[in-house]
Amino acid sequence: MITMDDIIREGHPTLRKIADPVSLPASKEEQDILRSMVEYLINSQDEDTAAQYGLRPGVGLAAPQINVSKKMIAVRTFDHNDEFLELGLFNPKIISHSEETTYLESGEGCLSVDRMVEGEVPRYARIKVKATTLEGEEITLRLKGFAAIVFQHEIDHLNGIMFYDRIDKSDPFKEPLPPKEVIKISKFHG
Ligand code: FHF
Ligand code: ZN
Repeated sequence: MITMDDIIREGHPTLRKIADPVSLPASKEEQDILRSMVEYLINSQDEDTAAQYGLRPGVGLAAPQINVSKKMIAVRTFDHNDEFLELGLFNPKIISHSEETTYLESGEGCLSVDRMVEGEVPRYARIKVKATTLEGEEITLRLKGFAAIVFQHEIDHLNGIMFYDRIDKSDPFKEPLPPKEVIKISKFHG
């Protein structure tokens, strides 16, 4: 199983690389890795298992964070309709997005970052994502709210981008641009 010892931290070069696309159908090994990434999220969100193994609770995980430079992400959260999303995805891609931006009122954190970084991380308010599931099915997801932010955080990892790269250094709390209309959401009311 994946534990915190498998998760690489900021400063590791893999986190700054552009991950390689997975050629489909994915190999058995790639499927196993992706399954274990979903498993990490399940374990880390289970209070007892998280305590037992010292897992930091996560709603998303990208393969580069376990030092695998391939376009694979796992997500486990609820969407804006309170639908449960538990997905392992190959080659996720944002195919369209709103002009409107949003951000998490409480800021973002990262399993690969062992410190608090305050500031507003501007994200698209709505995105459409195309990807291939663990089961090999091509899907399109329409996302907004917290789930949209999680997907953008994970897809950023596939492009070597850390959440704090998107915080304005001279004014960490300034409203994201272009501000059509900024939705303030908190992690728990996405
Ligand atoms: C997390 N945890 O999952 C954060 C970190 C916005 O690339 O948000 O680094 F477990 C992936 C309810 C609400 C239950 C929040 C994307 C953040 C992605 C993982 N936890 C939560 C929860 C959480 C990162 N990551 C703080 C660990
Ligand atoms: Zn992260």
